[in-house]
Amino acid sequence: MIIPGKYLSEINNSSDLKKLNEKELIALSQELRQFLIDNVSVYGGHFSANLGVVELTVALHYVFNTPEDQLVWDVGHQAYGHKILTGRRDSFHTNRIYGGLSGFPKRSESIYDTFGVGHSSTSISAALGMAVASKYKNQNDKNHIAVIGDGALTAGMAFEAMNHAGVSNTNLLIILNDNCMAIDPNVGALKEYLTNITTSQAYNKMKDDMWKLMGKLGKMGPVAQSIASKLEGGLKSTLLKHSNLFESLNLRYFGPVDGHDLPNLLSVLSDLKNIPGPKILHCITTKGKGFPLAEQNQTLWHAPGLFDKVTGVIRKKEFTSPQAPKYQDVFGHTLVELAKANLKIMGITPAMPSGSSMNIMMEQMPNRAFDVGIAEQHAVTFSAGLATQGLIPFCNIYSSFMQRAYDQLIHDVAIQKLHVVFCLDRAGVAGADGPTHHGVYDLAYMRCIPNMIVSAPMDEEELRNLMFTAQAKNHGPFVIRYPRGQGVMPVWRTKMIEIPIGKGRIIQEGSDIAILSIGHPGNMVKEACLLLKEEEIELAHYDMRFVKPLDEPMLHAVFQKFDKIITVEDGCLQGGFGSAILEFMADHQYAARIVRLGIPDKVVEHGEQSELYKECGYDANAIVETAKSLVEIVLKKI
Ligand SMILES: Cc1ncc(C[n+]2csc(CCOP(=O)(O)OP(=O)(O)O)c2C)c(N)n1
Repeated sequence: MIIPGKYLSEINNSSDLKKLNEKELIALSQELRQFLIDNVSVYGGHFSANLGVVELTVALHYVFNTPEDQLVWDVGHQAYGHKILTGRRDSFHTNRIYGGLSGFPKRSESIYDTFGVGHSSTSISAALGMAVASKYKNQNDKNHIAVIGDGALTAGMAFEAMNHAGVSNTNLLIILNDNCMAIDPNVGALKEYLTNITTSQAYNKMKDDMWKLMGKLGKMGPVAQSIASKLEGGLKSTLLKHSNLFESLNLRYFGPVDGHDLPNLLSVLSDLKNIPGPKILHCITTKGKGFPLAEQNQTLWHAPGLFDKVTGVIRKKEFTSPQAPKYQDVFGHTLVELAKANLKIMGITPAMPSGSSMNIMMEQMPNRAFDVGIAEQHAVTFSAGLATQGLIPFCNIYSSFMQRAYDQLIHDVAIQKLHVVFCLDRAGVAGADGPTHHGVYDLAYMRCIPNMIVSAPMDEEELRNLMFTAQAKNHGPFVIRYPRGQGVMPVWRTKMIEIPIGKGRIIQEGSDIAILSIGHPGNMVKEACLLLKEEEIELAHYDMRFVKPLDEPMLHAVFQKFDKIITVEDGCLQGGFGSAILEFMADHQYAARIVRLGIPDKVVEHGEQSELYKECGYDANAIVETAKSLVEIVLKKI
């Protein structure tokens, strides 16, 4: 366990913080920053975003009356300091570890975690909901604060919320934590607008002076308040001349302020606390603040894994199969290879260029690959627009983030049968990020949509073949989902071949039980087959490759030969691949004993992927046990 500094060791809640003076708070911030460095270097997790909000975190908990005042962190990857100051310092070494603290705010973990997060751009809506509830309950002294990054602000949802907040007359404070970064550099016109507003010095000075005065007047009774409101009117028309986006939405705009200047933050936030109504404070921060390497390469240090805090050397992950590449890299390189040969191919990512390896195409073909910001809905409909013009968009979205764009999938792509290729990365259990990031619903939510082709490769070579197939002809919408992390094949740059749509393949012939797998878990089945050789149970293994359309001829053959069947998938059992097989069986009046392995109907928490497979009961050992008991049950019956 990491030993906290002298002040930090005394802080167990926000009341403890209020006992410190300004100097001590500055010392506490330094200790908190060091504690973060010490912990993340040894136990892993999100790094640079947390270093960037140290002063803000201390100031917010000091000035506001948390947990009564509601503090909502957007995404929540930057809330480590918040956790450490609110009772979780001594358990922080369990952050993101199986059974330990969640890497994101979580309501069941602490009263200070007002809202569960993980996906971005929800904070303003949630805080506004809380603010409207307080107003309804006449709790007019309560404050509601949303801390949102400039990256998260690019999402439509944040704008939907501001549109509502501007006419809500509630005590809502939006803290815009502007560090010019998402995971990769932030993109788009909004980013440029925020930079312009930040660098316009004369304008900012005038505005600064006026709102300082307003803050003071606001505290001084009705006459002074009326002067303040007149001043504000004047300020607003001046701001409108500069067409301040936020003021135009009826949100009082304050700042920009230096988000690392703790004394100033304390004074600004204390002033804002006394100004009623919806408002926004624009804070400029540096991602990675206080750890020079992280300040220099903010993307690498977003979540660097384990590292030496003195030398800054990042420890290489130990892979099970050292030469096998990550699926995401196979995607990235294959896309470029395909795009060189097929000029219709375009690449789209909503804010995950390095996470999805779309950055490889963005670097080599900048006019054909787009980071559209944290905007999954837009990414899907933008792809649909490209497809109407005969282009072939490869829209890469993490499986769990695709949930955001469900209507767009159906309404804008599937109904119109547009040729968009959806590559869903991080499908299946995602690991330490936990329930908000597991991509476990996609097979179920995709296979009920007409016109969709839904596929999952068992290894890297299959990923390449499916990508090749998806662009070779116009098949309409085509989904390829694959997991986080490493594949299994050291040699994967083989010549790609076209796979017939809806065609599975036989991996191993056998006579006792048929195992039908979809995607990467097929490798667990392979392992199980080896283990079962010693038990003298002969498994037949079919890699179905497609959940939609199903390989019906293959399934007829399976049901005619076997009365014991196991299905394996890295997705939810409700409505997923196994359900599709049960439907097939019922539709064709077959009878067999079927056991479905996959994710049960519960929220799967965080941990190593292997721990979660085990917990859910679909790793190689679980497959072995299931096969054995299936044989036993059937034997007993006979
Ligand atoms: C809906 C959704 N899409 C993508 C992500 C992945 N993601 C996590 S953090 C992040 C960047 C957030 O940038 P910003 O809000 O500016 O915060 P910063 O990390 O810069 O502090 C992204 C894209 C997500 N969490 N949710």
